[in-house]
Amino acid sequence: MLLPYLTTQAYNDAHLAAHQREFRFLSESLQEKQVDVERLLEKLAGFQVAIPSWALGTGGTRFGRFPAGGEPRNLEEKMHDVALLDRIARCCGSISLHIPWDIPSDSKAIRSLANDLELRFDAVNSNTFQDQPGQALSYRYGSLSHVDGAVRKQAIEHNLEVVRYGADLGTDVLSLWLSDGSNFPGQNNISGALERTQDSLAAIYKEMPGEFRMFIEYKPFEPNFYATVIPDWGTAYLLAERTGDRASVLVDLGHHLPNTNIEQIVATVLSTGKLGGFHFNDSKYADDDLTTGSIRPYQLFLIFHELVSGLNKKKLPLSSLGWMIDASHNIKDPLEDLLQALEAIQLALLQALIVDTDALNAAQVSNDPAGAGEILYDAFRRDLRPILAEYRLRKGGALSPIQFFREHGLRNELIKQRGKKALATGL
Ligand SMILES: [Mn+2]
Repeated sequence: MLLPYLTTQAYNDAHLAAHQREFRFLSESLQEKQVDVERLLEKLAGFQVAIPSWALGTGGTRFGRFPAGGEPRNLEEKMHDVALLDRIARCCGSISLHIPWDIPSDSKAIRSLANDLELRFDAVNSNTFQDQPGQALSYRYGSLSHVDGAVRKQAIEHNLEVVRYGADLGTDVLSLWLSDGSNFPGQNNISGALERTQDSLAAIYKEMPGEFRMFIEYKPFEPNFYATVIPDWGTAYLLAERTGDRASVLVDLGHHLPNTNIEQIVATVLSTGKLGGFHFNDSKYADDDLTTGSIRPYQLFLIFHELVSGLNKKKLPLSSLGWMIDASHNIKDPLEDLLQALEAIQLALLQALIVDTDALNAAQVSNDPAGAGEILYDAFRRDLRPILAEYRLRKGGALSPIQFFREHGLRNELIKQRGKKALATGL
């Protein structure tokens, strides 16, 4: 375990003077714009992003897999890595489990470890897109939408098992993504598959404990390439609406066709009260699962702008939505990747929080597109990283997470403990 010995104090002390100069300069220029920096720091404290258990190791494609070395070999080591990230970044104190990749077989011991690591459990994710060893019936032709009631029943049971694991660990969200669909025209009765899915969701919902919520995630294609049963936000919304009050839509940034206006989707679903949660990643082509903010940072800012204004309108806190990273790729150090993603997400939030909303409203009602653009650019083009550094400093994290991770040789430490060939379970 690296954690008990890990301290950021000496590192921060060495970089403190430079940080203070930058923070003072930024604070003064923001104050001139009537931005309350202390309020921004409070907002950051109320914004936590969950880390999925499958993002802690390198992912593979069908062409190969190149482990980073020192990857977590079991759930306990995954929890340790999330706690390590949170110790550095102070914004990710929860882990989201994927069942059956990470079954908490001894939930008491896992709860106790979480307590020691100051970690919480976020949404639990079911998996009916793969067959597991020993599974009676196959999901080859679907799960909750399958034409055979016995397969649907097995998939419903699996989801309820996931809910039970989650309840044992103190979470109250079931996150559900279905790969169900068809590869060829005529293979499925399209409306029949949707109706069967609706019935299966209702069966799960009926059996969930009263406080449990259900997030329904959509995705346009892959692994099915003709018709996915839940391809878009409209279908997810329809299913959530028909399933019940505690069912809502989950937006995964990579689950859209190229150039889809995601901020418009977010604004629309949020206004209906049916936006449940978020999966952060970035993409150039499709579901690329690249580091959040690495391809389209302006889009990420615009999405946060809609989120912040939509939540403000409803007087809801940021914590009323579920925030999670959902990424996995081949070549970056997975922990460095997550640190980069967290920084990009927090930066987009900060940029959205400094938008001059009164001026923007005025530009909108006077039909002034250039003026409105200036207001957004002014927020987006400002380097707000010193505020993030200040937040981490006050919370005992590292002024610069990646630099700290590297200077302390944390990957090498993990390799020493777990071996060069350690392979994360899951993807
Ligand atoms: Mn996702």
